[in-house]
Amino acid sequence: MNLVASPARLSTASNTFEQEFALRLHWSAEEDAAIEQRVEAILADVRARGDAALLEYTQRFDGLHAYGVHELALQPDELKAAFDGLPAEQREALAAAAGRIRRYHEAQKRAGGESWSFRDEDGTLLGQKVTPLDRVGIYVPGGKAAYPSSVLMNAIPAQVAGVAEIVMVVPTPQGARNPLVLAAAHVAGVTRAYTVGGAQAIAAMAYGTATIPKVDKITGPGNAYVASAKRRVFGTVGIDMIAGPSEILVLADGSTPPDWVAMDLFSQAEHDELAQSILLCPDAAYIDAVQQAIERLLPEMPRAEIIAKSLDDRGALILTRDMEEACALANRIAPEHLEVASREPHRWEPLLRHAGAIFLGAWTSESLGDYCAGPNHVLPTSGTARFSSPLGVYDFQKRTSLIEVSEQGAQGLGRIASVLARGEGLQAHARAAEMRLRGDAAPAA
Ligand code: HSO
Ligand code: ZN
Repeated sequence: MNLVASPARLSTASNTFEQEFALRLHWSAEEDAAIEQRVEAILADVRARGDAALLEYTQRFDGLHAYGVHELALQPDELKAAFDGLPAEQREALAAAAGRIRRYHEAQKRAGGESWSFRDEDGTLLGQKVTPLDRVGIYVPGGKAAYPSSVLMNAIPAQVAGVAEIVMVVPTPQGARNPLVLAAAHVAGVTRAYTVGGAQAIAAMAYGTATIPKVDKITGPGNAYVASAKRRVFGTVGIDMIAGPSEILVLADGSTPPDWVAMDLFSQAEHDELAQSILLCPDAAYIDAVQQAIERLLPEMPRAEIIAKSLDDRGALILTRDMEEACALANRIAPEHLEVASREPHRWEPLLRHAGAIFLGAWTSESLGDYCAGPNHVLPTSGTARFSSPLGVYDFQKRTSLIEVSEQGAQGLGRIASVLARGEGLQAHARAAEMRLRGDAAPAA
């Protein structure tokens, strides 16, 4: 077994830095044509044949046989039973995490998710009404990426937003249910769940079948088939984002124990061979110390092979000229997770703009954010933090504009609209506005 990991050592002072940096950062968003074709066929089939197709694919891909999709449904009492069956320690941890995640998202709702309106000088009321989506579907991956914490992170903001129905799908190969996932669904307020997965489950939720209701939006991570299916049903339903492999960038000034930083780099590398862990630091001796910590700690890790591959292929320890340059580089990378392992995190935070989540100070291990700090762990990856945000309450709400024009308001607005409508050659628009003008203000024409 290969138990050495050699993340690239780069220095911003080197002539070849830009080249090496570009090579490391490169990620491919290209889609696999074979996957695309298969997904297309599955979507069309489930759309046409509904439950029957869903049952066939579930049998074929998950080895799970059923005579009807209702047999694959999990009722709220079954989710509760899963929760009740857990050891007390796990029940308490799930409940504590859920409580903190709920509190954070409630604050988020108060801060930006409420309706508002104002009246202008003419008595015209203008506003925005915020309403929850009626029904959302949450995809939970099976197998090695079956994370109960992701159930909490997807379902709780939906519940806080006020979504009435939260449907969860989770592939369950050979019918082996994951009790922690079901328990998390109970804690997070999932309304109903089905043990189906893959592109066929996305299709069922997007188009609806006799048994599975059509949802308004689908969120949650999945493999390449699920990601491709989500892309394709976008427009029919809303989707959250297409999440790439996990990423962590640690910005260090040398004051955090190197073992802590090494373990934080491992924590995202252990998710996936394609995950990316990067250290930026102006202190060469500290980078050496982290490298030594990596070598020493790696053999202890059960997922050492995944970690080593991730660090070898995509990891980097980068020496910068100073912390300012490190911050600028962090913004260029726009990582999913950005740890500021510094004695003065608040000195650097104002310089940091592009990241899914920023973790301030040596005590703030990224892993606390993955589970229980409160903010969402569904975050933009692959540099998309430049233009997108963590999953949140706002993803489960929509806004509707409200307009109530007063008689007085109709006079001023009517004249403006009339001129613009005639400029566009749209008579009916113009006359609808003009009919409301009082005699004295009506145009001659
Ligand atoms: N770090 C992952 C989330 C996760 N970590 C779930 C542990 N469990 C998202 O980037
Ligand atoms: Zn994680």
